[in-house]
Amino acid sequence: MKSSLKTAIVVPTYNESDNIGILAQEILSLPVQLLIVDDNSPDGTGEIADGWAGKDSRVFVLHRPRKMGLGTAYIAGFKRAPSLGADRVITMDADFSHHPRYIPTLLTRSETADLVIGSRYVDGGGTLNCTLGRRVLSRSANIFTRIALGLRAHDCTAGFRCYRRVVLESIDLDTIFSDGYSFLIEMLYRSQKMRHEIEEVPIIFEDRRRGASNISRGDTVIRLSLTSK
Ligand SMILES: Nc1nc2c(ncn2[C@@H]2O[C@H](COP(=O)(O)OP(=O)(O)O)[C@@H](O)[C@H]2O)c(=O)[nH]1
Ligand SMILES: [Mg+2]
Repeated sequence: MKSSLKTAIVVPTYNESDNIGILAQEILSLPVQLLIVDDNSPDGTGEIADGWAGKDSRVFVLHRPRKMGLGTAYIAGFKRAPSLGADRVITMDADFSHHPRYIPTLLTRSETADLVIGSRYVDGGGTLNCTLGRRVLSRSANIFTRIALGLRAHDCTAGFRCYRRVVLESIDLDTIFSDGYSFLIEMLYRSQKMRHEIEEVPIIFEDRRRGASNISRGDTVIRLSLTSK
């Protein structure tokens, strides 16, 4: 479906030199802009990203001085996206856990929904190659979060999302206090509270192909203080 909406895809990176080139190639086959937020990755991801920006005018790179966390990387992307004229922003990991083949579905559904979540926990969704420990942790964190915060979505910690601009404008990004997975929960919580229309589309989440996970164990702790907001 041809859309008049402009899309920016925000990809935070830390040591993704094995993945970023292939991912950029796949993303750029679509009519979108790509915004990479790199935290001075020691493996040279930032330079590879600059290389892509040099050969395709739809690629932009935000360089941050050091590893500052996934939540603030998303926020930096959200703040930059309007200057690219983006009407909607997709967020996704660089490691192919979030496969670019789902982007067209996210885009189609975002024609009518304000926030579309690529979800593991709706019919047709699932995980591949994830360890039992990771699956149990993710599943129980999601069940707990849904109940504790009254969230209607089934995959509350999914990072593969499409936000319409109106959602990002309705949330004061400077007051988001959490990082990592809790950042994703907080964004969802605030979106629901603002009565935005939230939809989930099924995705199969595959564990990263190359490189190591950057998420710390501390990130898996759900901050209950969210409920007092
Ligand atoms: N800019 C930036 N990106 C990060 C940081 N931590 C993780 N990432 C990126 O965020 C995405 C998700 O991280 P990942 O390590 O795959 O987490 P996991 O999927 O939960 O194991 C990947 O694209 C990472 O490269 C960070 O501190 N800064
Ligand atoms: Mg990952």
